[in-house]
Amino acid sequence: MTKNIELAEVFTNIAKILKIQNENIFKIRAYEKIAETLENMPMEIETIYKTGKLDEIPGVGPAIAQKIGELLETGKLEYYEKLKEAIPTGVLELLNVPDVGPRKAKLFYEELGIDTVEKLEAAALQHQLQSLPGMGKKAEENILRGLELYKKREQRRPLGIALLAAEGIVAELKPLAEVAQISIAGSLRRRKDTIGDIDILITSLKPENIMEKFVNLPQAKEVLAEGMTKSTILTYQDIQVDLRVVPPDSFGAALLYFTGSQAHNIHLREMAVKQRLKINEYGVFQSKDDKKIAGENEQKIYEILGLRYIEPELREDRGEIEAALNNRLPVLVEVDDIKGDFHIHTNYSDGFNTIEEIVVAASKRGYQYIAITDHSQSLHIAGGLDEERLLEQIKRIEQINQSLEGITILKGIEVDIKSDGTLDIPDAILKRLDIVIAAIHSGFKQERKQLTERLRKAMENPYVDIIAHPTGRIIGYREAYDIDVQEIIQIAAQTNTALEINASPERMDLSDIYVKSAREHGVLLAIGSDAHQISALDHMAYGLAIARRGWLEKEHLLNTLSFDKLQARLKKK
Ligand code: DGT
Ligand code: CA
Ligand code: CA
Repeated sequence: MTKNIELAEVFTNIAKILKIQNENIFKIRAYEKIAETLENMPMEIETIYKTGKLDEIPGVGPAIAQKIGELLETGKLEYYEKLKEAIPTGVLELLNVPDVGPRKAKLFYEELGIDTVEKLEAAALQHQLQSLPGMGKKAEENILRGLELYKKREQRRPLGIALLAAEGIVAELKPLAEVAQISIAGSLRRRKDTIGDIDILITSLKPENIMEKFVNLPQAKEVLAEGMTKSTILTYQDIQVDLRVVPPDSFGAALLYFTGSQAHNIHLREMAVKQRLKINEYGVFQSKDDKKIAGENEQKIYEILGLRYIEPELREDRGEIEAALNNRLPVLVEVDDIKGDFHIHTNYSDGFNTIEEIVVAASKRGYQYIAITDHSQSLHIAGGLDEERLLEQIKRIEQINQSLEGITILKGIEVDIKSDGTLDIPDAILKRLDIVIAAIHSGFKQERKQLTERLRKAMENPYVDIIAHPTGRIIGYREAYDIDVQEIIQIAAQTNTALEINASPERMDLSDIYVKSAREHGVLLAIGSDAHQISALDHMAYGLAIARRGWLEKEHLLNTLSFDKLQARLKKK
């Protein structure tokens, strides 16, 4: 795993340097794609290299294969070392600050020698940036605001990143003979959209060897604490990981305790006290004589408290305990209920794969349908489709559909909502599509009222089925647009428009609380992976996490409809 991540970092950095040097966009994209592939790949790149099958990885042509080989053989890459002489790595970190693009990074470095984020902040605070060409007072203020977001991001990671890291660690520890049970706990088990730190729980009668292995994991950059039953490491991705080891007869109690949330736990403890019980990470005890009456099994603990089992995603003290008491818990939607994906890009716009490749991959996932939703023309940088190319794609999909069995491709588009709320593809063409998702991609800084009206206008269009990534947030990079989400939910209900749960790890948009509210207002939700390559179809799992955290049952999601029912439903608007 670690080699994959190391290589991914090199390719990401190459892409960034090329961006700063204003190089060819296709060349840049090739490096970004291989980096993303490496990060998401379940297999070791070294193993693939040794078996001579590099060329079977999507996006690996001869040039990239040669570079992977050189990195694996020598631990270095001549090409990368040369690039770094022109643009030091510290300058690349500047690109992670919201509002600093390649042009500004280059400007700051060349004019003021800024090659760290600290130096950038100092320069901004001393108002040295505003007098640079193309800058100004407002631009400098934006950078200071970006720096605040940057610092916040360092603290919380998207679910998708943390989950992959945690699964890698679990895979290393699980085979140890001393490990009886192992589970992810904390916010990660609750599948929260962002994760502060990773919590892992192990049961064992011999914790010593486990701790020894844990602090020496290849993922561990630093050991922050080391003890018999509790240790903490920092990974190379700067994610903190807490490991606790408890005896097997406390597994359920410890899992409950360390899964949280803290608010959920406190509420449970209050209930326990009323029943003259004590509950902690070792078990449930009778107050009168400290006799242990449960501990091994999480479900049993809920039972003793008079509750139905509460799924981890619901444990936020948002009414789930009352619902469990009254037997009114939702029957949460499950992975097997998902019949298709509503948001996928292909190489017609900025996606990596062909329609054919995607449909094969989707079919393997057992889907009955997928919507191909490339960008529309306003999004030049993403190679958005104009009418002519969209018509060409429609034709192509119709052809492919004829040869498919068990799965259907829906002809769709991710149509851009322009600043005035109109769409950049005329109705006459939208009409010919099976599904239309509409989204804002520019002019985020409009006033609240204007942005909300813009979305209203789009939802009132009879052909718009889904509003994609409704709030526009990008975790750690961009705050949500200033819209009134509650009003958007109401308009969605009135216009019979579905709202997307965008499952891309950095978006996770809508978020759980809004999803729950949408459900309460009778608005349907639609998960879209927003995949730009096949491996990202798996991001559906993160969308499902949000759906479950938003209390959704099967009937609240468009994705659970069979193909026939979906078709009928799409015709209804
Ligand atoms: P995070 O890491 O910020 O995303 O959120 P959590 O929920 O994973 O929080 P974390 O890692 O601090 O602690 C993991 C769980 O352990 C937490 O959900 C509940 C439990 N826990 C930790 N500290 C306390 C505490 O002081 N009181 C109670 N009742 N539970 C705690
Ligand atoms: Ca945690
Ligand atoms: Ca923790």
